[in-house]
Amino acid sequence: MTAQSTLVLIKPDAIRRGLIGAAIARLEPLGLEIIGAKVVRVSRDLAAEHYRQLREKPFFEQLLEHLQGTLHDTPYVLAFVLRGEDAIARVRDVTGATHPEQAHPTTIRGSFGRMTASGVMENIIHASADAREAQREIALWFKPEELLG
Ligand code: DAT
Ligand code: MG
Repeated sequence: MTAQSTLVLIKPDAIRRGLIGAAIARLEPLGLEIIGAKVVRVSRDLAAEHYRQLREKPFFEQLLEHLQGTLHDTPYVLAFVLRGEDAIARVRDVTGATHPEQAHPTTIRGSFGRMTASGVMENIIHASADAREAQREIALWFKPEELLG
């Protein structure tokens, strides 16, 4: 199998709760190459484009506010592109299921994610789900010159 690249976002809830290091500590043992990394102030347009497939969902507006950091007084995310063999599935495995209560306890979301009393799904990180999504998301978040060749 050839190397794949995948997008990881450390979301504002993780930054607000001091979980940047904890999230990276779970990803680092995968031994993937970091070929892009930056701090991003997320516009509404970027958030809406990132989550475009969820635009009909009742929680869409809240999701945009979450990614923009409005809900956590943290107006930025950390974005990474990780590259290596089977990177997309391996990062998703470590990330865990979308809903923190359904995520395996050893995963990032299972360990640190939570559903708030007001119904916000604080699941710490985003990771691309498949090759098509990874390609679209990397192009959305990074310019080609921001990535190592
Ligand atoms: P994933 O992030 O695991 O790829 P997704 O693409 O289905 O999951 O959804 C994107 C984000 O939307 C998810 O990380 C958190 C939020 N979300 C999904 N389902 C939700 C729900 N039922 N209530 C609130 N937020 C939800
Ligand atoms: Mg998704």
